[in-house]
Amino acid sequence: MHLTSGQVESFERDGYVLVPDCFSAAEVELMKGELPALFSENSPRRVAEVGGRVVRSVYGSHATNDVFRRVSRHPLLVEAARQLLDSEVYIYQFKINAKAAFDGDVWEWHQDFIFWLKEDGMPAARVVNTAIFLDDITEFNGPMFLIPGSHHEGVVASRTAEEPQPAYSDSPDWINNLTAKIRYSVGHAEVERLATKYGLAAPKGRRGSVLFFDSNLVHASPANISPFNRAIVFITYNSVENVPTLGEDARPDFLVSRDSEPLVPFETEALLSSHDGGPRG
Ligand code: 6CS
Ligand code: FE
Repeated sequence: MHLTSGQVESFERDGYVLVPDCFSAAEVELMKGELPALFSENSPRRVAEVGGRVVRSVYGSHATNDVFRRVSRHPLLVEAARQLLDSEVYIYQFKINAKAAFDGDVWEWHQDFIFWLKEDGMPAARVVNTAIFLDDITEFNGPMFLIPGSHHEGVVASRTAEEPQPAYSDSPDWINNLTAKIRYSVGHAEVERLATKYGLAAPKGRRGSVLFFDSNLVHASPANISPFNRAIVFITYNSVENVPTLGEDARPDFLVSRDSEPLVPFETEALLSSHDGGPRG
């Protein structure tokens, strides 16, 4: 399944494209059925909101959970990523952001590529994000805020905060890239300049929709004070021609994958069937 030429044009112009109804209600329910176990796992893959009580994100579930292993190899996602990056791809990072009802905290204004450039040594922004909506996303439950077209400016001026939030003072350094106060955020003046120049967007959509977005798109999301969850699966596909050289002090493999072999997509129906579904071709 490929993106249409119109969808590719939107992605290139705006830095994102929302594709509705990519996953069926049954497939979304299958994915959501995996969340309680993943969110209750006591592991460094699981990052809590300040206070430690509410799950903020879990990372690397494509490597530990069979349903998300299959989702990450879904032909729509893999073939779209190949199309947008014009090369074979591999899974660079996988995360599920819970953005829990009432308690899901903010994601400050930022770009994603600068984290992979500065923390992992990624050569270029030849990498694409896919975001699978597991809940209906409305204006109330913490939708992503985007600055359409901001990706055309490459890496924009960002603030670098070195000190960890006190709540995470006993966590490893990499936690500073994953919490409500992140290491590289875009400052207010720059956000005002960009939003004045390009405008703002907050794509809303039914569960099962997929938002594809550029790694240099400036984005954020507000806290979720609504009574409705806003869980999103983010799968980041990197070009196999853009693999960072990871040193001894590289971040954990659940944040930056060590497996850069070209990804072979599974059969579409593999998501729902119990059998492995096996790679195609
Ligand atoms: O550091 C990282 O890899 C993650 N942190 C942010 C804020 N965006 C990119 C990525 O998910
Ligand atoms: Fe981000």
